[in-house]
Amino acid sequence: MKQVNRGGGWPAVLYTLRKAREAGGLIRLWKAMRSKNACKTCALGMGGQSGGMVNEAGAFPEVCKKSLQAMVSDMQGAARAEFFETYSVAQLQAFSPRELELSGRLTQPLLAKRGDGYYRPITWDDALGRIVNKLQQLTPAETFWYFSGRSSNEAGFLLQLFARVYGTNNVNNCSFYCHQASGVGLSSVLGTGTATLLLEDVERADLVFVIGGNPASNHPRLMTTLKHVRRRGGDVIVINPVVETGMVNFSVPSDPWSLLFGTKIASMYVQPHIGGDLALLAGVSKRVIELGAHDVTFLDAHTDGWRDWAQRLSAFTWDEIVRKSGVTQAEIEAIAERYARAKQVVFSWTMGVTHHAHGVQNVEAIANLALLRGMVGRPHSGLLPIRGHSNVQGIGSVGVAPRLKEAVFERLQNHFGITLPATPGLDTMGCIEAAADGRLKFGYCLGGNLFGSNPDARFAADALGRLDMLVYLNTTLNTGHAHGLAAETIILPVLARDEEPQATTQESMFNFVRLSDGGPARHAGPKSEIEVISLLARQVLDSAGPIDWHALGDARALRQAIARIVPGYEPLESIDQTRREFQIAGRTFHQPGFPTPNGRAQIKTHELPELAGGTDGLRLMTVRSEGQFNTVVYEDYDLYRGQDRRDIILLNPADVARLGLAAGQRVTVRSSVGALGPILVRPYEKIKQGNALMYYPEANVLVPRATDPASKTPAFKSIVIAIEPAAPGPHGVAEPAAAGAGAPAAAPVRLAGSGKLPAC
Ligand SMILES: Nc1nc2c(c(=O)[nH]1)N[C@H]1C(S)=C(S)[C@@H](COP(=O)(O)OP(=O)(O)OC[C@H]3O[C@@H](n4cnc5c(=O)[nH]c(N)nc54)[C@H](O)[C@@H]3O)O[C@H]1N2
Ligand SMILES: Nc1nc2c(c(=O)[nH]1)N[C@H]1C(S)=C(S)[C@@H](COP(=O)(O)OP(=O)(O)OC[C@H]3O[C@@H](n4cnc5c(=O)[nH]c(N)nc54)[C@H](O)[C@@H]3O)O[C@H]1N2
Ligand SMILES: [Mo]
Repeated sequence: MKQVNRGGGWPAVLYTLRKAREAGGLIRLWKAMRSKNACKTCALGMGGQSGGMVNEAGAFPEVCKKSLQAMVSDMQGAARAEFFETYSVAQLQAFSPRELELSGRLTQPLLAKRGDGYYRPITWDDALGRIVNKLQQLTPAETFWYFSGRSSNEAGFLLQLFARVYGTNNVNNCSFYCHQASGVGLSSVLGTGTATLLLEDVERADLVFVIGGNPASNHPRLMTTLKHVRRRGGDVIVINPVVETGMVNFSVPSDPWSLLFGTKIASMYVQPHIGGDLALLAGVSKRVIELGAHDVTFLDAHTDGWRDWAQRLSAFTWDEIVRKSGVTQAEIEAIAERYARAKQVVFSWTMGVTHHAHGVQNVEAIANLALLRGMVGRPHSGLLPIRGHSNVQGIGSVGVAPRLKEAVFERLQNHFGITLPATPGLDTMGCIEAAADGRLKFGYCLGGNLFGSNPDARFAADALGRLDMLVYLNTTLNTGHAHGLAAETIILPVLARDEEPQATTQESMFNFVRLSDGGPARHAGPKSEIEVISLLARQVLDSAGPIDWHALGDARALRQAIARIVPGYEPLESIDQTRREFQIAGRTFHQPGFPTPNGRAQIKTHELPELAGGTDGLRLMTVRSEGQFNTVVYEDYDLYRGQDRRDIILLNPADVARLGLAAGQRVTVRSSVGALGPILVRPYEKIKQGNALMYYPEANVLVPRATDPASKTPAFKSIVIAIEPAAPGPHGVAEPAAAGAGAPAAAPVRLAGSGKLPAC
């Protein structure tokens, strides 16, 4: 297939028109996209009261393909009543993520009991009754509560409150598989866990680092900002083992000039090995100090620990740094020189930084490098974790975490006059392991796809299979509903954000709180997440208790509580009258002085880890393609990487030769936990030698369960693999794993291999 040499552009525009047809016309889709609701996909913070497709700096129109896909999915018709009679659970297991998503909106509660083989519709009363009974039989410590990052602040706050009052801190969200390392790393250095700057600061920086991310595909609207930086003569340094097309050249669809001629994004593109960033960042820091370009006055006045760190850096040899990063000394020096010249520098990063066994150290090393030249605590500079889900940050702010911040814990107790459990709660991977051990019996998932996002997919399916009951609140079907089944599985259909009966709020990655109006429900049947949680709480907990759960079924009442409990959220108290969206106080740092106990940043010293698999090993990253949103794959082709199918492994041509493989050869890919095949070998010049790329979620059978000790995040990007020729299929012929969304409807796509999870 034809590979594009630029991101964005005409394919994005044509795509909009195609999607409009699916949504029942351009005007219908336009109206939906312009409604006053925060965008549903990434956390850049579009929409809200300024109207859809408007960013925090007021620019319009800002739209991306993924937001269209998400909207069209929400606008589809209801899943037909006979659908669940026609397709058994075993058949649903053979559906592709896209086929599941496009099976229609869920409008009735569904129940699948082990042994039945089918989902069957049940009433809301029946569904809630079963959940209530189960929760009354179990002890709270036998339950867990998982949240995705799409739900509102109000729903997130209410459910975590309910779980804790019920008696457990087993409350966690998808951030443990995403940006947890950013929160932990930033907090350990600065005492604050989110971006230190505003969107307009990024716009005015003269150097922006983009480390371990592909925003051209995953946060396309950030590309407008990077375009502005370049047009004003600034630099963008991209650090990524893969040369991602859209990070080299991108056509911003809302800009005619850029659309026609493209905009150069990276002024410098550096390719470390997977997991080589810590050594690379240490090398850059070492060189900046050698150049004398560090800001001693700032370091002495506003940081602790920098001299120890500088000493450690000077002891690293260039040999070690070059070997462990995969980047030459000359390139490292060139980065340091550009950084030394720049006056206003922003460091941004995503999953290539956090998805490692040393993800927290990676984040700390980025913060160290920024502090070295005083680039935190001044305007137009700072640290920017580019968030994933549209409200993953807000969910965390309002208390969806196993351990509450002290201030929130105290205020929750005082506000409601309650005593909260103090037993430690489990992180997400901890819950899966506890389920596997039989210590947990019940799971409740507010959105997301816990099965599909997990490492070691086979283990995850078995672990969830040991639960008595698993409850999913979702808008559409996903692979979790087919593979992540407990003895009793219940799916509760919920309203999408723009169908909520009351306004809700979300928090962007720039710490800006947006107000979404909601809107008319597209279907009868689904309930709002808030209503479902409030109904459940009323039935499970003593109605004579201190909390009026009925009253908390009102989003405005929840906002009143959040305003009093969550620091920085005070303006929520009057937002229903003022409709004023706001910046969260205490999160933006334009002056040095940080919320650590002594007000100074705490510079951390690290050792440099060996590359996974050693210098000669083969490391695998599992990443997103252009045509998917997390576990939901909309299209098989990956436009920017020029790939037409997903059952492939991208290898540098030198590795293909070194391993004695051939282009197009069918192989089995093995890791310490699983094997996947047949997989096609695709030589790909743009990936650095020694490193390989496969697609998430299909490759999750290969991801080991070990996590970063500090953030509990699995190393989704650094998996040691071996490749061997595929064993012949049952008929003596090696068959490729089915191709996915582009495959003919008669040949449904498998999650991996044969409709069941593949053998290890
Ligand atoms: N279209 C689309 N948009 C999305 C999503 C989606 O699925 N589809 N998901 C949303 C979510 S939840 C998230 S978290 C974000 C994710 O956004 P990203 O983090 O951009 O997504 P990934 O595909 O995980 O890829 C990360 C990038 O890291 C690079 N990388 C891998 N390993 C390393 C490494 O060791 N070092 C460095 N420096 N780079 C490395 C890869 O080459 C790749 O370019 O996107 C959000 N937006
Ligand atoms: N190998 C590998 N694994 C990974 C990653 C990787 O890069 N590699 N990335 C990780 C990352 S960054 C993340 S964030 C996780 C993703 O983990 P999750 O957030 O758990 O998964 P998603 O696929 O985003 O969830 C999609 C589902 O959300 C539901 N949904 C959509 N909108 C709504 C709504 O408004 N309300 C409700 N209740 N439900 C809704 C839909 O039913 C849809 O099927 O996966 C992680 N897993
Ligand atoms: Mo994410």
